[in-house]
Amino acid sequence: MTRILTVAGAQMGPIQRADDRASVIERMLALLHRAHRRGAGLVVFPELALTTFFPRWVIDDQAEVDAWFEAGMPNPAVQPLFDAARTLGIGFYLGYAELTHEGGRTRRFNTAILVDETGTILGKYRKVHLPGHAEPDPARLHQHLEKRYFEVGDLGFPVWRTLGGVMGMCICNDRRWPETYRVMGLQGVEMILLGYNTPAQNAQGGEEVHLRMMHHHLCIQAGAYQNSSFVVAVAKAGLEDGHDLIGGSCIAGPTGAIVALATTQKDELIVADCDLDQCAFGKASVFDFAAHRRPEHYGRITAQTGATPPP
Ligand code: CDT
Repeated sequence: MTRILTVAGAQMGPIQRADDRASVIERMLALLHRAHRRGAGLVVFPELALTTFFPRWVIDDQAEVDAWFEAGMPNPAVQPLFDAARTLGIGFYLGYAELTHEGGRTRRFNTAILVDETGTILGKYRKVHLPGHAEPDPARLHQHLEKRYFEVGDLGFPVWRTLGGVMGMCICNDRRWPETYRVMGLQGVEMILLGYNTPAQNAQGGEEVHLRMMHHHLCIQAGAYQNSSFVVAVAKAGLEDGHDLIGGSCIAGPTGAIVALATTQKDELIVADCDLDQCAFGKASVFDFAAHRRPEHYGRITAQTGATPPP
């Protein structure tokens, strides 16, 4: 049996601070149309795909901060993307900064949505593992202020049965945490979609792009293999407002092997015919969770955060 979902990773080159939403959407539409011509039923865009990666700046004026957020989804700026999805019959994953009013207060999340081939929002995920810090840190060469601008996501890691399979979402730093994949694996996930913005330099000034690329692929491949799922990981890449972002967008299959890999730091499409039925073998053998997992020994995973070495 085969159950093919052709998926496209729409890597995006840098988006500069001066670039407006309209110019970004134009680039995304071009990628969406190219993906359609290559037979894709689903396109994955990066994390915070509509703007520059603004958490690298200290911004004190709340109105200025909020200008990087989307107060509604869809909104007039992104509507053309939804219209094209419906016209072409193609779904997409979109990462953006979400501003919402819930429970009588304003809330801000680093969010991704899954839109189906009718242009309908099917699912929403809010980033759980926010990296970086909340206060400016002068010791760092660059700031990473996600903890300042976003709340921790409150939706967990749900999955959705759509587009012919079981789909899940996460965002960037989430991919470094095995719990992310396993919670979705326990819901039978067959394809995990994720966008990312990963700096090429560490905050202490170390050029370690080779290590960062290795860690990125290591995590994606391990998550795919250990949960027998496809993982579609899509970067915003290149020199953005003077800050270098790694590329390396890739699609890993349920064996952990990479089946598509970007070769540039620019807008670039990677495409793979993913046979979702290939997920069944690992789920029924090495990673047959019902047969082999031992949750009675995993209590610490949910009971504590920091490590507690013996005295
Ligand atoms: N956007 C985001 O989550 N970036 C983080 C930076 C961590 S520094 C290694 C990431 O995991 O790529």
